[in-house]
Amino acid sequence: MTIERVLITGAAGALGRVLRRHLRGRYALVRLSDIAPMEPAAAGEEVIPADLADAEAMMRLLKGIDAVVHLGGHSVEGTWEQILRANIVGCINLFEAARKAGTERVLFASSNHAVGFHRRWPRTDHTAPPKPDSRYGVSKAFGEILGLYYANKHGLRVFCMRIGSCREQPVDERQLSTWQSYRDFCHLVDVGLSAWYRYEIVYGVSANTRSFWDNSNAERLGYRPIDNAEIWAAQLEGIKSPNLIDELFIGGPFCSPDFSGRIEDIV
Ligand code: NAI
Ligand code: 15L
Repeated sequence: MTIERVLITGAAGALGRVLRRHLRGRYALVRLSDIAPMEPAAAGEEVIPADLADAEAMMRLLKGIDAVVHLGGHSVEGTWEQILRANIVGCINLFEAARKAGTERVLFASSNHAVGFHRRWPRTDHTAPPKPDSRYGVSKAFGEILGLYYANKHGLRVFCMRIGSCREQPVDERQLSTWQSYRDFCHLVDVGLSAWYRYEIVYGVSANTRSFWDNSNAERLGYRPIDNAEIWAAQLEGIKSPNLIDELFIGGPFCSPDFSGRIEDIV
């Protein structure tokens, strides 16, 4: 199928706004959706406010869509109620609507927090099983496994991007490993919209010298990141969390809040 009509959920958010600028004019239609206010539609765009937790609104939203970049949801740690509504129910509604609409691909914004309780070293790769560090991380692991079900059972193409820290520039020592530049993020989305696959897990990370991940699966599919957080190393070395647990594990500051176990018991 030629991808002509693309939907971005979470279009009002930080990555949604970056991706909107990048995709403008590259597809016959870019449909944008969020519950938060969005800029008015430009040529080739449609702006449709919708709540991910509203199953019927999702059915209407996915109509005629070839590929969706699913960025919408609660993007940090939250209460179970918040996570359940936006990320669990929201994800189910999104995938189910995509299936019913005959959408070919879902690019899912997963997170490093789905695997946040893996130790930083030695490096892990896309085969690392979920090891969530937070309720938020649990919801991202759920989204990945939900995507696997829709890929196997219903033939959707599903591209799970375990994004590290995607922002203008890294802000601490951990992000020298986890940072993804906006242009590398947009390039990874381009790969997800064009490569040939059924179900893949890749890391959303730049070509960082200290990356926690072997991202050869993304490279195999055509990902060629150009940025490297190392240019900020002198400024950021030593900016660390005071918690040992945050510094041992991939998820950093998502690991310690609410933690009441013993580090040596983490399996
Ligand atoms: P963001 O918080 O700026 O954007 C998320 C958007 O989702 C917001 O505009 C929000 O209004 C919308 N949203 C929340 N609940 C909704 C609902 N019930 N219905 C419809 N829309 C809803 O987050 P950001 O940074 O743009 O991230 C985008 C995606 O990438 C998120 O799913 C996040 O979990 C994921 N991600 C981002 C990383 C980063 O470093 N920016 C790292 C790892 C994952
Ligand atoms: C995420 O999943 C969050 O959405 C983002 O706000 C950052 O905190 C990022 O992970 C990170 O781990 O740095």
